[in-house]
Amino acid sequence: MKCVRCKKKAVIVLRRHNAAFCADCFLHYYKNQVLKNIRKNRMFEKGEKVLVVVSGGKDSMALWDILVKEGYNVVAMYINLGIGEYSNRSQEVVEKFAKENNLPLIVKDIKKEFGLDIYKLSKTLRRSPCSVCGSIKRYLFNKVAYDGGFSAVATGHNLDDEAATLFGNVLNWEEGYLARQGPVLPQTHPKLIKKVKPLYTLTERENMYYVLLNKIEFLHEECPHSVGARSILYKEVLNKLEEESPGTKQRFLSGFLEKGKKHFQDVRERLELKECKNCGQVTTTEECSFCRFVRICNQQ
Ligand code: Q46
Ligand code: ZN
Repeated sequence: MKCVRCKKKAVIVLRRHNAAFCADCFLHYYKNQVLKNIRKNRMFEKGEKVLVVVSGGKDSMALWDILVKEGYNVVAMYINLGIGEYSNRSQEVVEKFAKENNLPLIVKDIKKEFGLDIYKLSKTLRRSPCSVCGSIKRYLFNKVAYDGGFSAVATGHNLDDEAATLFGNVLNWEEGYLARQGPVLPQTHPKLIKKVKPLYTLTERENMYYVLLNKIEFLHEECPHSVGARSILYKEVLNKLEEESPGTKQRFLSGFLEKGKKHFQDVRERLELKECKNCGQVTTTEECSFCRFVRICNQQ
């Protein structure tokens, strides 16, 4: 098969676009998708400070690399969540990339810095490790971005992630989540920094090609807690549909963003936003869950 752009031998076939690319033209396509997503959704401008959250996986490594290459003003942040060897290995990957490319990197270690332990919290609060972990990550993304004067927090969510999340939210008719789902979570409070997903139209497979073609090291293993997650089941279902009918995921997501989302706009957050009495970050209770977690872990 030939590359649709330059007619050289193709190495990648993208069935949903009915296209095939050689390596160079694939990278050109990839870059254009990212730049288009940033501009179309007004995610951030060239000079603005952007905090890129990296986990060491292919998606966030691809995002970090492309934003740096395209001249955006990015600082990466890695959070060591204390998930055994997985966390140590992912930290190594991220630190090595930053060092080799001379890039700024903020490292947060929840155990060393705050005494937090997601397993202890999960047991005490009878919540899943992922639920505790998610709260901690969201808090730190925002806190570090706010304190550091960043305009946006960028994550490596891809098309597969977004379609699976949408699928789950539709199956359960999560109106509140549907109202907020999208490539940009705008600033709704002066202390809540905008969250953006510049890779939302690119698949896991495309991010994988990007890191392989650019010889970017990444951690191949997934977090051990992602095994058995509902989102993985949703991804499997969508992959089956995609195989039968290429473009299903993209049509599902873009159709929702263009035609479906507006029907949920009236679903406002009914909860009143306050500032945490300890740390001043935005919360719906007197004390935010992060401060509560720190208190629980440092008790006794
Ligand atoms: S890191 Fe944390 Fe994820 Fe691991 S414990 Fe769950 S939420 S699966 S993206
Ligand atoms: Zn707090």
